[in-house]
Amino acid sequence: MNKFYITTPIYYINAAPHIGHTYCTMAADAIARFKKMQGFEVVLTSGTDEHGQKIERAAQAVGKTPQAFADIIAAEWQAQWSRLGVRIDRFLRTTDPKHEKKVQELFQRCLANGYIYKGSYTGQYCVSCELYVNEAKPGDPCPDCARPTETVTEENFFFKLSAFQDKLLALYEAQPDLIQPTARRNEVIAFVKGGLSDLSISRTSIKWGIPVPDQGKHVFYVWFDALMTYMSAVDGEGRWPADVHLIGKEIIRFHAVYWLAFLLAADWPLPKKIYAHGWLMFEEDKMSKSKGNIVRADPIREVVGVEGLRYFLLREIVFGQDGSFSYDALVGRYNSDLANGLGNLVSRTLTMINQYRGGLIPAASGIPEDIVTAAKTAIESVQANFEAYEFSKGLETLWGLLSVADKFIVEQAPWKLAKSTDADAPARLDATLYASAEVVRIATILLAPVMPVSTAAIWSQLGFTGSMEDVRVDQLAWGQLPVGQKIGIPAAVFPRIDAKPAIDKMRELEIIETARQKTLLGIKDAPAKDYISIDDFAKVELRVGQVLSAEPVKGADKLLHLKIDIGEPTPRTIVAGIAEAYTPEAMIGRKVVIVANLAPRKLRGIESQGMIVAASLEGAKPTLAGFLEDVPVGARLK
Ligand code: ME8
Repeated sequence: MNKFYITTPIYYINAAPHIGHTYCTMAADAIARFKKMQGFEVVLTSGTDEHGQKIERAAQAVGKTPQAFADIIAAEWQAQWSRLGVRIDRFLRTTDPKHEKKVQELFQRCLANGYIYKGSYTGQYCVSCELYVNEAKPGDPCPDCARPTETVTEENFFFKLSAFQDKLLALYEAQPDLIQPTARRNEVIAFVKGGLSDLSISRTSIKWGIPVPDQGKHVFYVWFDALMTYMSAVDGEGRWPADVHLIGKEIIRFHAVYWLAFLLAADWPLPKKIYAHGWLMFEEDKMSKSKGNIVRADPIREVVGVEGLRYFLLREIVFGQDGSFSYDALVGRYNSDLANGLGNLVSRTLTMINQYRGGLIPAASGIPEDIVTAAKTAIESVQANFEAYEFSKGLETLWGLLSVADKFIVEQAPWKLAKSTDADAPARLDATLYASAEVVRIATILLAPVMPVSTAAIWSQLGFTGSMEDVRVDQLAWGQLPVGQKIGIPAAVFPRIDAKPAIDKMRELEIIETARQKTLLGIKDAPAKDYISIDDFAKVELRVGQVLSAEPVKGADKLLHLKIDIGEPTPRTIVAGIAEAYTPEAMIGRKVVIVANLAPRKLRGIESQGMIVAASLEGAKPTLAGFLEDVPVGARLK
């Protein structure tokens, strides 16, 4: 049997999963299921990236050893994939000893082939991206994530990346499909043409990593370690090279440059394809744990269901491009495409077969050729789209076929045919019911990789007893719905969702899930501020005043003695520490803000009946608060 090997990135464990990660993993799962339907023996690998400074610091921050921390978070990732029904065949943790050995083997092979040397490095390092930023100067931010870089000096092992510039360019040229989509391929080519510097692949400054064999303090650079997961996860299974690495576009360089160069240096076969999908955006920004603008999958699972989320992500966003997530769009699509579209077609078709044909699939003759042609065209196009990871286009085409069936039902009006005394009415009724049920059957098969659970339910409602999992693409051809098959019990597969309460519920659950993940990661909220209530604020009586007179206070360089009109019968006496910033002349006639109900206090023998409001900056002179528009004396500030 032909094998197909697909991978997702292995995710960092300094955060718990959000739907950006879910997006990639669900897409990989859909591809895996589609390939399985084509008859391939498929393996999907995912895992967790557990080494490196970022993780070491995250563990430290919560008072755990890196290993204890990694154990907890890796389990969370695994549990999440199983809750979401994503079938991961190999889940590899980079702390797995079999992986450690494999990374060391990669090193030995590169060393033996002359691509590794020892050197020393001083430069800027971005801990968050786990990346040396060659061009950065001390104090510069990381060009990728804008966080400050840190200066490091280390004796390191270097990988001769510079030796691979021409080889990589020749490879990209010879295999135009290796890096996809084309925009990403062009980006990589431009990067490599710009010249490649050698890459430091070991660290002595951190402990949490795979040891470089026989090299004391050296541990491997986290990407040298992480990329090797793809091979170590299937070590000894005869599955390498991978058919496709599915990744997000921000890590294309690590895969299409570093990883390919490592493999070339080690003389190991290269993956057949690297596909970089786009970003899921939320509130117009990339959804990311560092920005905190994230949405988690579990609340959606509980309200809309996993299948609704899978369908939405693959239908709404053009794979390879960025796309926005919103709860409104999610529920909107669910209701229009699943509850009303597919769900409705399934339910009306099965209900009519029950009603008019005693629940038995009727004879299949006399179906108009254009219906059959529409189905055949859709079968071809949807498969071609899925093969090219054009999920959105494929699903759109499939929904086109569903509308052909809907339109046919409306035109034929089975409810009228059932009552008609025309001689051809029974045959036309049979043809209508068969055609719509056959479209449902075909759509169910094509959709199985996207919505495995719902399609299995529809499959059994159509009366099939075998597992949907065993269905193969050759069963897509028109006319394979067995005449006389007894259909199952119809039940709503996609019940309509009431948008407002559903969205409120998801938001509410999101807050709970955020708190749960925080507890898991040991993240403590910043200590609560000492907030005051609005009533507390209302106790402070702030009023507009106008300075009537101002004079220096003898023996006090900083103080001015002011008379201020705040709309009361007599002006207030206020002593203010503003003499260094304002001359007495500059103060006369000026409108200021004063705290009018401050308890009086004596300064240099003068009773100050309030306080003047100013911005007081560390080491700088005070600046009085004032107004850009004219305000009446005595007005209260609220
Ligand atoms: O980069 N939209 O791990 P990571 C779409 N450990 N996909 C997103 C996304 C978003 N907003 N946010 C994250 C790492 N992803 C390394 C990988 S591989 C040998 C090592 C997905 O936890 C996307 O697939 O930061 C991206 O590439 C991946 O999560 C990054 O996960």
